[in-house]
Amino acid sequence: MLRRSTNALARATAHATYGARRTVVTAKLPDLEYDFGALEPVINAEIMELHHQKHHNTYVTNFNAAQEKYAEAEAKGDYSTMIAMQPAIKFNGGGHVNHSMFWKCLTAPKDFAMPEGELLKMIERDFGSLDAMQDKFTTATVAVQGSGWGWLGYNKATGKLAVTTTANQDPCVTTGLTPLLGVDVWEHAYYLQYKNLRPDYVKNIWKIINWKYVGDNLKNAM
Ligand code: MN3
Repeated sequence: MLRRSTNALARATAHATYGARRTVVTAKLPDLEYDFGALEPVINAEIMELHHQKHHNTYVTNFNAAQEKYAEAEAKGDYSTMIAMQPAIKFNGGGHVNHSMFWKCLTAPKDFAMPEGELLKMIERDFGSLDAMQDKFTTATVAVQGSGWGWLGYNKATGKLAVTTTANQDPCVTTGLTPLLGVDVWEHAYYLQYKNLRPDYVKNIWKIINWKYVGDNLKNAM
């Protein structure tokens, strides 16, 4: 009798803890650090407004809904539902994480500055030159089949930079790399302006990369 009530208390305590933890991690749509039109002529205001206010916001809403369902299932010990929720958490959570980073990777053309310091040194060491890295990134990213992302990442095991891509909303960390720079090549990111010409979009995006942010990501990753 005593043992049973102790177990019940332990379960109740665990549920309360899970509930509190889930509340804390509710995702929010971050504000952009620039106006919707700030990236013109590379990315127009209409794309930016739809992309941030509609697309990213939907990932946030669906991520929170999926997390809530997951927490309810977890509290009940409903493992089947917990497992069934994981694709929705990966897709919408990935969408939130990736877009939150993407906005920061971009800057107005008037504020553009070339990469420098440790970041530039490592790009030159690992790719030969900045141009060579950009060519490799552009080629790999343009070639993503369907929807996905291009990445410059840092490999903690080797201490080297690498270019990779992911499908859908899979975050860069699923490749084993820490993301430094991410470029969205879903059609919603460029179609209203570039139509089918994804190569032109990716080539132009180099004019608005926030290399200071990319360099800070490298410092944090090392
Ligand atoms: Mn997108």
